[in-house]
Amino acid sequence: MQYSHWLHRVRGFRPTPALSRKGIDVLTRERAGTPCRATFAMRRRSFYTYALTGLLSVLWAALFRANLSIAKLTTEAGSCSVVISDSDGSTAGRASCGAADASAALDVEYGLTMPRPVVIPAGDASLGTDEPHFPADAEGPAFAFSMPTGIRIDAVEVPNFRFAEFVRETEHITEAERYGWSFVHEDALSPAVRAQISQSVQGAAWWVPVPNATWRSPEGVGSDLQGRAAHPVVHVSLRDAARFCGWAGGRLPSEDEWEYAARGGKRDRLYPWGNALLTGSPPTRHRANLWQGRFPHNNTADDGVVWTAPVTAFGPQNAFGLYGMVGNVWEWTSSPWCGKRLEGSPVQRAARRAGLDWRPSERSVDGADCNRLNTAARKKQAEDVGEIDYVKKGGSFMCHEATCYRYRVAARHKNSINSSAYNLGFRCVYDAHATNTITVS
Ligand SMILES: [Ca+2]
Repeated sequence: MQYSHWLHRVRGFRPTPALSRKGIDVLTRERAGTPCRATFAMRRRSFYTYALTGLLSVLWAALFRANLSIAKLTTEAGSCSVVISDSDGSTAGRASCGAADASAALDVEYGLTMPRPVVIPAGDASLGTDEPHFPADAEGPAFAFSMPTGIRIDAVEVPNFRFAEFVRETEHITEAERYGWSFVHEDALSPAVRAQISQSVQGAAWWVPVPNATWRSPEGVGSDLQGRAAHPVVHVSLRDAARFCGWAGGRLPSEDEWEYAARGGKRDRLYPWGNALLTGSPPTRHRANLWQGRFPHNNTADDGVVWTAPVTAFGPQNAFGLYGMVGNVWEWTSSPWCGKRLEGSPVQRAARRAGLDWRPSERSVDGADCNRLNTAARKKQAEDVGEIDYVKKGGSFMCHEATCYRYRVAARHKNSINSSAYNLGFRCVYDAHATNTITVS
């Protein structure tokens, strides 16, 4: 009996590929021999093996995972049951088949210490800014925003091992894989790959289209995810990102939701943690993976990282416990780019007050760039040919103050819906009321 079949019989639990197959290649390579033992043991049929595996999982989690606690372990005829909840115990004892369950299962299986999605409370905030650095980006004006209900948001950018999980289960093919190329900073390429490329982006010559640059091979032929299981997935389009979030039981955040989360309850601050880029006394602590030196060809990496960093690097950036909101990779949002901020409009505020789940649509679009999308059919037509841009937030490891001072919470930029790049990833949001527990029975 396969472990996955066994799981199927218990409360309709949706098995993850990690449970039904031999795990993820990148993880297996990176972590062979240590946390994967539990995975392999669980495939055996013996009741005692199940029970032992459960106990090992408990011990392992207790020893190495500060942010999870085991709320319950039971063994019954032929099975063991492990219930895991947040360390505060608030969700202990609940079980469902939701997205958080899948990610938690991965954590247990592979031992990557990933912070759990966190609840962002309802509240008020001032979004945007009255002191825009890039007025053409419509960073301003500032506007009052209310979050009527709490939501959960990924504490970290979606890492490669999670995306690998999604691909294994869905056989999703990313748009970069379909097109056969994606954009990479030329300095990240091997000499062999770079020698084959003659094109670049006008006005941004460091961006070069690289054949076979995909999430699996971020620098094209000869590159892989070795050592990067916990780095953010890149070379994903908005559609790829939205598909992932749907699979995970959530959706992409709107721009307002993202910025509300990034601000972490602070008002009128440049960054999630405050107004000073470096903190500490003396101020030497880097809080985000950015670019130091001279862009685009001299990265001194004073922050210790040249390209992507693990999604938990640099620690939480704000009081909500969110990592990497600014820096590392840009993050897609579900908000169309319309030349001005759609959200914060009277329509949205009224909807929020009414407790509606409001997101931008052609009915409320008032920006010049979006007026042409005033019917659903036109919007779909534009999306199909990649003619609609969506907002991305947070800046990336390629952002330098002199050229891309967009790692501020109010800053924003855009990409076309079908584009992908070496410095663009995402995170998801979920219904705050969804369970945060996992049951492996
Ligand atoms: Ca850096």
